[in-house]
Amino acid sequence: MAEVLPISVTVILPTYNEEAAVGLTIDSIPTGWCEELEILIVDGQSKDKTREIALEKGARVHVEPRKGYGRAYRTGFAIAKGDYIVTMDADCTYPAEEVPALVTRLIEEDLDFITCDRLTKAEEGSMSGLHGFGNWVLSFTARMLYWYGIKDSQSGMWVFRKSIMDNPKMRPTNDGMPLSQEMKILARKVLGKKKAIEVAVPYRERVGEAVIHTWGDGWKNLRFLYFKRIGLNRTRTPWGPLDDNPDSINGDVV
Ligand SMILES: Nc1nc2c(ncn2[C@@H]2O[C@H](COP(=O)(O)OP(=O)(O)OP(=O)(O)O)[C@@H](O)[C@H]2O)c(=O)[nH]1
Ligand SMILES: [Mg+2]
Repeated sequence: MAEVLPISVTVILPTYNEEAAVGLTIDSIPTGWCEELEILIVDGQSKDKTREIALEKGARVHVEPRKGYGRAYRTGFAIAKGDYIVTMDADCTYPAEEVPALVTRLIEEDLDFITCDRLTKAEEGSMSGLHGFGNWVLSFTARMLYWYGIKDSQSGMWVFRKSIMDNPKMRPTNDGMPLSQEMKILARKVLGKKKAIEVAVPYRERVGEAVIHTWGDGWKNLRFLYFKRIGLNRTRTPWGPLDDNPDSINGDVV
């Protein structure tokens, strides 16, 4: 077996009503390849059994009552215990089996940030025609506006050193889906093309029902790209968790 990396890693999974997939996603994350591995669920007050299942699987569960995909990450990044952070959806779409190799690459190539491109190796059924088209429009617009050379602006799988968030300029501001493209824009701008790279990974069909609102989220993403370009994006909530939020470390999460 390959040697155990002497590092601590947190895999953050934002969840909202993912009872069908959260257990499978956690099970798919390889173990035993790094010294400390934390699976951190940031749950937006799911109404199903998401939190119970995650706790049964041994994950740390933090409840973030403020709505939004971006909001979950703006809390997760601040409370993650690992020196390295990996993100994925809790819906079995991203290849968890690639996590050890991606983290190893980040370290060996002295990188700060990897974003995983889903478009090059997307498997059949992973993206509906409309989602594929929306992704293309958003990714194209982002390339034109920012000239940053990223193929997949909407990917939710990133691998990075937690320390990059010590720089306030690297902290994303958006509480919704646009946080995903904001991460890549900031990474290329603040860290540079040599330290922030894009790597193609497989992308699979979703397990469980999506909460995404195709038109509404697509529009918000597009609007964000233009607003940010001219400096009109606003931060609505502060960085980090609410005080006294339930966290399974306190044993009182469900
Ligand atoms: N904590 C929290 N998690 C959320 C919220 N909205 C979505 N999520 C989670 O964020 C991840 C991404 O959302 P998805 O619904 O998969 O969005 P998507 O990947 O663009 O859509 P699909 O292609 O259908 O998977 C999933 O794990 C969701 O459960 C929210 O408001 N709060
Ligand atoms: Mg998803």
